[in-house]
Amino acid sequence: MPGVCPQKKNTVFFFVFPLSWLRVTQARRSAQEEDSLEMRTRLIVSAQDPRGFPTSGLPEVAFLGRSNVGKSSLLNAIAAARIARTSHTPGRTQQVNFFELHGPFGEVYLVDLPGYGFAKGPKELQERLAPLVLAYVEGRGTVALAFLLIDLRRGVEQRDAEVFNLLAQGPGRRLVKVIATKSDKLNKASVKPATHAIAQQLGIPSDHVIATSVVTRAGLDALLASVQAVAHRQPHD
Ligand SMILES: Nc1nc2c(ncn2[C@@H]2O[C@H](COP(=O)(O)OP(=O)(O)OP(=O)(O)O)[C@@H](O)[C@H]2O)c(=O)[nH]1
Ligand SMILES: [Mg+2]
Repeated sequence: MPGVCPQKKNTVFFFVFPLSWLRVTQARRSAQEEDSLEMRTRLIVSAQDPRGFPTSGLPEVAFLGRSNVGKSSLLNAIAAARIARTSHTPGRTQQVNFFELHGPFGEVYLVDLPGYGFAKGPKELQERLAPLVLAYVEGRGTVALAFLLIDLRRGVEQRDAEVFNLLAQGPGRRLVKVIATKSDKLNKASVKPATHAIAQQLGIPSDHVIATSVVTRAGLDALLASVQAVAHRQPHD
């Protein structure tokens, strides 16, 4: 037909479609996502010894669990930053790393701890790290929230149950949340029964265990909301 160029028509459609799509996805952002856009994180200290733990008194969210369960990965996913080092080899995190998370909701430390109970790895390393984790769990009064991570495929092991009990007895008024990790590695139908099994082994209601994945981002909005809920509200300079 005279005056119509099919190529031009396609070009106009190509530019209009992505713009309207962008507007729709922006409108769907949750309050947590909006906050996460304005979050900043920085490493405060890597402590090899309890004497190196900070004394500012900011509330802390602790990431605890067996080696390789996904503590550092989960911390990065919640902070929307690649600050904690991760690895597929157990024993990656060997210090207690304190990261300050700052956002419109306030300030809080995210604390990445070494793992306990490696299946493999040097015995000397395990013997050196275990007292550091214990000193933190038993002695740290500023823990406002503790995430105890359990791999959904492995379930609760003796060390996990011991740490769960120690967390409840430690100083301060700490909330403990049990996080089942790597849900993407199970087929969808197996996630619920595996989560229930973890709750049963620890003797807690099954809706107290949150299934998560840093790959699919399942469960992460709820965790970010609980971190924000314990943050110190006044900006801290
Ligand atoms: N598929 C999948 N892999 C994950 C997930 N979370 C962590 N991983 C992987 O699990 C491995 C261990 O993750 P880390 O975050 O380093 O584990 P960690 O608990 O900090 O380990 P340590 O520091 O050694 O105690 C890495 O290869 C991660 O990529 C997840 O949700 N899904
Ligand atoms: Mg780690």
